[in-house]
Amino acid sequence: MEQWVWPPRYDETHRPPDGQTHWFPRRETMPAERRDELIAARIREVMAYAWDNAPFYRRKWDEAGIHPSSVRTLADFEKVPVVRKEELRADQAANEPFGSYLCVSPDEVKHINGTSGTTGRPTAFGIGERDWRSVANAHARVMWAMGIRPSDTVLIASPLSLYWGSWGAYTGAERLGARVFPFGAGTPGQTARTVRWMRQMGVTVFYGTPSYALHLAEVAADEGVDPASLGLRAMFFSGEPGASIPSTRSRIVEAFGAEVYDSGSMAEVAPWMNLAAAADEPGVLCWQDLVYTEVCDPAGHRRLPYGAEGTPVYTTLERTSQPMIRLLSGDLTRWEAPTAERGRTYPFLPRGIYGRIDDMFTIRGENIQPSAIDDVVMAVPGYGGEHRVVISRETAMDTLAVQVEYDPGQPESSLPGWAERISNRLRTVLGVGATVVPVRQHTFDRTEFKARRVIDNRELLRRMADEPLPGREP
Ligand code: 8LH
Repeated sequence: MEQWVWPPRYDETHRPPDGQTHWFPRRETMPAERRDELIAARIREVMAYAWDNAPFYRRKWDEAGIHPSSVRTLADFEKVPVVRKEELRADQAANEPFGSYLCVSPDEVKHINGTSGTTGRPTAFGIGERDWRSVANAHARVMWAMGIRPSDTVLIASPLSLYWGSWGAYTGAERLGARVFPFGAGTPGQTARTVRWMRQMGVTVFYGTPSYALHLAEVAADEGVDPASLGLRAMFFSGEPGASIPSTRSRIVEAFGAEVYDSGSMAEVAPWMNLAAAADEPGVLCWQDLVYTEVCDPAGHRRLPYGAEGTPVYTTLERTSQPMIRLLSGDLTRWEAPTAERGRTYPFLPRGIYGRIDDMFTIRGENIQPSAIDDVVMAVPGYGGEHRVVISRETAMDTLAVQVEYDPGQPESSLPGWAERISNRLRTVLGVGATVVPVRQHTFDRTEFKARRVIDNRELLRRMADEPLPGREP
């Protein structure tokens, strides 16, 4: 029943008794060192499989002088070159439609998902039936740890389109035996309907992005419904920072009165719930026997010691259709050593994933993560629900301005003092000052999906400088 074999095979009838906290007690609680030995052995199998079936990996490792048989330990594995998302994109363009890292025959692909393609050519995920089942079983197991049970009704409140997030939550909830309500998100007027349907269907668990949950709370209030009266027991999130960011998290808890669980890594590595909380607390565990996570130095891609900050690099241990072997995320996190305290012997990311390296910007020598700004402004009493971060360049110096919506309950005369308090708080936390501009509530659009709050005017200025003026030779 609790087998861990390659290729993966699951007993589809397994489900622990309701009172049991672990789906697979042995896999989840074994000494981390013992698990690492098993992972090293599994990696050898996964690499041998990819070598035999994926020209993409064979070529890449050949060039690096690596053969799967030379990777005996996790220390050897650190030397395997990372895979970048651009490489996957280029390989798919050259080997339509699924790339030369598809390890099953195209006929065996039973589900297609993909990236949204907002940055360049979209990438297709070709998922074989075996992988679909592994993801379902893995997600059911992780959702079980969040306390979700067959008696729950799980609302999938994110787009039911190419996005793996929605389908991953869907298939996990279904495997767990819960009632799944795939309402989706993103069509006009849908949020108000979501509120009504949630009440009618007695939804007990919510899945979506943190930004969308906050938007839903606003819309519910506009409809005269207290979000706390919707009866949600648990909410699990993925897709963007928020559920492990203290002030975003408290706003969600205050609005809905539910338990909050963070989860999620990348669509490419699905089961993307490989990073997930198993208790109502900020932070996520790295469920290493599903996807092996290494927090690495962003330049050399070597594993960093526990306690360090770096970028996650992922290796799927159960994927047979498009295995990902050392996929570079470009995200940022800090990790801690496994302890038995959290009931599972997995490494822990106490602040979850708090941003992307690419989204970090530097103002007067200080590196700033947009999520650090979110954390400050969302904690301020009188915050009106949205904000934007504007980076500009005046002379040779970059400047930071934050436009913050204020709650209409605030008298206008108090706004200058309010803005100054936020500005001081930002200076304390970020190390640099910011101009805070109060703006009316609902100045900014809300999102049903992942929020983008940074407006980089320097980019605009750079692009304008590069563009030829009419009548002028480029
Ligand atoms: C996160 C988180 C998180 C993802 N905290 N940042 O939803 C999970 C998967 C399916 C997903 O969002 O995949 P996608 O669309 O490929 O985006 C991956 C990126 O999203 C990832 O690199 C992170 O930057 C971000 N992300 N879950 C913070 N819990």
